[in-house]
Amino acid sequence: MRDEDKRLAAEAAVAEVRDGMLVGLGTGSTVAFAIAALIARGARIETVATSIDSAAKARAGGLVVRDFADVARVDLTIDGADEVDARLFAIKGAGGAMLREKIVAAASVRMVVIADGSKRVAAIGAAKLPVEVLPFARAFVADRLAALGAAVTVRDGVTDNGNIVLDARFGAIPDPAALARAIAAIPGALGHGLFLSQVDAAYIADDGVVTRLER
Ligand code: ABF
Repeated sequence: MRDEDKRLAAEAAVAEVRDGMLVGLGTGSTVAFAIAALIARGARIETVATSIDSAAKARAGGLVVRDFADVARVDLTIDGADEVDARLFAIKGAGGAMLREKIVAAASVRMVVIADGSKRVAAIGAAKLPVEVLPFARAFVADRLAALGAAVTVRDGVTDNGNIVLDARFGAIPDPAALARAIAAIPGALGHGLFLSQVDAAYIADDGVVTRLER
C-alpha cells in the first residue's frame, strides 16, 4: 500500500505541472513515481535534477534534463521527505541529496513535497538529521554536532558532490530554526536536512486518501 500511496501523492503533485515549465526533480523512491508520471504524460517540459540518480531516471524516459548550474529559477520542484509536519517543516536527506535539493528548492517559485502517510509527524525531529560535511572537517563537525546534543554517525560513501554525510540524531528538535542556524554556523557543515521555509505545499497519501497541505 505504501507504494500506491507514494504514486498517488506523486500524481497529485504532477497534476500541477504545465507545459513549458522548468520542473525541479527531487530524489528518492516517491519522486521516482513523479518522474514516471511526467514521462507517461509526455509532459512538454524541461527539468533540472537534484541527483545523478534522478537525472538518469528522467533521461531514461526521454525527459530533457538541464544542467542546474545554468539555471537561476525553477517553476515547480517536486521532492520527497523523511518527515513533514503541519507547519510544512520537513527533514530531508535520507537519500543524501539534501544540499542540491535545498538549492533547487530555494530557486523554485513553488516547492511541493510528496510523501506517503508514514512521513507525516506532529512535529519534525525524531528522524535522523543528515548533515553534508567536507571530508576535511569530518571529526570537527561531528564534535560540534555532538556538542549540540546529537548522537552522530558517519554514513558510508559520498554524496554527488564528493562530500560525506553525518547523521545527527537529536531525538526531538524543539526549536528547529535555532538548530538550523547553529548547524549552518559550523565551518565545514555544507548543508543539512532541515527544510523550514522551502516547502510551499505537501501532498500526503494515506491508505489511498491524498491530503494537501498548503503554506
Ligand atoms: C529525498 O528523498 C530526500 O530528501 C528524502 O530524504 C528522500 C525520501 O525518500 P523516499 O521518497 O524514498 O522516502 O528527497
